[in-house]
Amino acid sequence: TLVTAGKAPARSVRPSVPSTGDAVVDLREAIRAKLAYAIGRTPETARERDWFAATALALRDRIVDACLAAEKQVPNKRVYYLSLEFLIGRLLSDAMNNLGLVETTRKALAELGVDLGTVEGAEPDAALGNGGLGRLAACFMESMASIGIPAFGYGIRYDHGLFRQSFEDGWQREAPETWLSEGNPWEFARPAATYTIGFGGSVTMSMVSERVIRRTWHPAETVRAVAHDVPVVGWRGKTVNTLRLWKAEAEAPVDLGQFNGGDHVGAVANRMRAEAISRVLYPSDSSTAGQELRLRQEYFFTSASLQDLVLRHVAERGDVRSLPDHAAIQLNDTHPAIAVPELMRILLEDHGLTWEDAWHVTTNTLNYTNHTLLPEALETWPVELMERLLPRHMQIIYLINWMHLEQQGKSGKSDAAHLASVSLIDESHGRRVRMGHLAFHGSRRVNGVSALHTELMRETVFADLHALEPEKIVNKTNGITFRRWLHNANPGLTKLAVETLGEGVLDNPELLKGLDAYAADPAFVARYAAVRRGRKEALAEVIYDRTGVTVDPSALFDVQIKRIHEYKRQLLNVVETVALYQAIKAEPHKDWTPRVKIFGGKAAPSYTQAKLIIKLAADVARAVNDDPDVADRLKVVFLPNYSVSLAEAIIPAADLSEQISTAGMEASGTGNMKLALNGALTVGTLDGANIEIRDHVGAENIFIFGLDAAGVRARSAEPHYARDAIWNSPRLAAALDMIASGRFSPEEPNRFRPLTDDLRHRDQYLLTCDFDDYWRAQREIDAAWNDPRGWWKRAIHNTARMAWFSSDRSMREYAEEIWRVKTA
Ligand code: HBZ
Repeated sequence: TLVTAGKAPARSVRPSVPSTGDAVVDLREAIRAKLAYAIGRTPETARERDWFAATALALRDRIVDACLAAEKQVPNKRVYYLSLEFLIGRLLSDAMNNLGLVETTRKALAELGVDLGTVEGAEPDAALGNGGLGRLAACFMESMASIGIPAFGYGIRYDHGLFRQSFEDGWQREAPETWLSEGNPWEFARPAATYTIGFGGSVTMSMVSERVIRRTWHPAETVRAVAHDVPVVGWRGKTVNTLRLWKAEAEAPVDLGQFNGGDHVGAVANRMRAEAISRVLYPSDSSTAGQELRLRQEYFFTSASLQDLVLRHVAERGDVRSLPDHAAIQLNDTHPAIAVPELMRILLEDHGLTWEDAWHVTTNTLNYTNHTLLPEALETWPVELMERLLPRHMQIIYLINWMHLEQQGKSGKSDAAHLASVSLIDESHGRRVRMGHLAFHGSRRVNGVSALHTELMRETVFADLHALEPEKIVNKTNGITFRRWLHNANPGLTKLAVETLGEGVLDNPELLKGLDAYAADPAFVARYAAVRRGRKEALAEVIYDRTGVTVDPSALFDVQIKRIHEYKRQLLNVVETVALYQAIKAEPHKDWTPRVKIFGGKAAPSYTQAKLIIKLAADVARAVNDDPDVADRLKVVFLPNYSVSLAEAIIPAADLSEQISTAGMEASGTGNMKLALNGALTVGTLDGANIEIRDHVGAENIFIFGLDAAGVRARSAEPHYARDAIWNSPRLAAALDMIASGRFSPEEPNRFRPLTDDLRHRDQYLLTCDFDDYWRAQREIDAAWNDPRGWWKRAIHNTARMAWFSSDRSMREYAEEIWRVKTA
């Protein structure tokens, strides 16, 4: 069977298990051989990490066979997904499951005396992303391979992924992440696929004929981009695609002249500068670093990827002009937006196309996905920096913009305000290139990631550009891969679904709908509840191991896991926790619904306010968890170092999913989908994909509260809305007073004043306006939890009705409406 019965405990099994079939024997011997000849260890001396590497290498061989077969075929059209981030996590269970080799591997390892769960746990997460945007790219790669879309992902092979988070007295500390320290058994280094990337220098002009001037870029500095390929195997091993990650290398490892002259450090300085490009992932998910190194990263991977795919196209088809027929390029946010002038430059300079032809090819090949409308996250680059680092690209951008604005004039729309709003250059605070406008203008299709977000794109940031090309913006609501987020993360629930609905549910998630009929079936409900209970017990152990806090698995597990950001409003959850704490203290003998509030998430290292919110959660946790009046009715835990693999442990154990962003600010959310699919009920605002989740699961199976996007817009315009909201809510006022008084930080009474002062005087995210309705929803949830039959019915309806949120559906929509590529 393709379904695992649940992860075995982390202990060693005696090597006396008899072999049960040739596949097991073959894999066992392959693993043993890898251990000896690739790792150089015996079963006696191998560490867990060595067993992992040997197992991964043995499985990789199986993938390679399919890979080599795929390489021989030239598909009619390929998708190229350009993303500065791929938040992959672990790959072993993904590979085993998609190859149908979970049980074979488990037995093969058991015969070697090794437990599969232990081996899986030894794989480091590939954390080459910050959050939703990077994880979406990883889900999309898996789905494209699973539904047979020929695709390459292109990104950067960071030496150090997202930082490791720990807590020191409740404060976030960051340490470098080191996933490559023992190598990466999944990747193939491809030195043959190396490209030269230029920076700086000058542009010369030469007359080709009386009417044609050729401009040529002479970079001052060059860096090499070396391909490293990770195979992406689809469901049932049908298609294998490639994730190609670029590593930066210097043209020369050492300057021998300098070295011989005695300057041993200076001799490698150039190498350090080149390699810095792929050294570390920028750790912010919501604001731009604005640093030169970041722009170098963006151009580095975009240029390497475009050179690679144009070379492939010309080798296969002969003529670069047919690129739009055989390639669709997706820009994941504006990070690769420099693709617009870079593709133009390649077509003009390397292939001699006319401007018109080059523009036609570019604007029929590129597409752009927007992931945020928050002003601080919209990328702009100073013209001065672009001119210095990418002088040829800046010229091309000027020319694109000149033609774009000329066109406005011809259409009679030449008033200054209109031109300023659609221009690719923002002249209002220094001159800056608007990367969103550049990507929009250079693309065939532009998409948002949920229905609401796409509508807001049309109405706000891109309103004027949208009016010029009303067909360009389309919606593509996000999705998640069910192989990872249901089948692998929750084998118990998957097994129950298969036993109830048949194996077909693994191939067609729409069949999950069949579970609706069992939502009130006592036998089914008991099994569904037992699966959850098992995962809650396992999570309780993780919580104890990592925080020292004991939690009761029969309490309601209330989960908020995501990057820490003011707009996501973890602070609303913490303030409600304080209010609940006060209520319990006031009436200690009331029958409060036992709850465990579980937080996970990283704050960008420079985001002071977000780090203070973490510290507040930690200080509130300490007070609440230690208070004998509260006992087991309320516990608060902040799990350190939230990651993809930790998410896989938390999500199947969650009863309640907190999706409480200020309406209009969360583009989509994808954690909301993972949690609802696994049967957690959502408490949420009418924001992002929450709205579509409500439409699918039914309004009676979700807890909605607060202002909607229009309400937020209206209330923001009112003066003193925060002061008025606090004045009208004694409960909120008391909670804020308690925090401001230093009750949770007696050693530093004013510690949290930056948070409470902000709420009282500014409250940009309208926490105060939504507080009372949030409290109401939470008490409704308490009551619902006390009716287990009603609760499980709602949970089962959630699992049954989330099929539409599969990233297979998202990818089919992109394939049909954006890429015009066939699925297998
Ligand atoms: O993209 C997220 C959105 O916040 C979320 O609502 C959506 O579901 C998800 C997928 O569409 N955006 C991000 O995760 N953004 C980043 O990680 C980011 C990274 C670097 C930046 C800016 C944003 O410079």
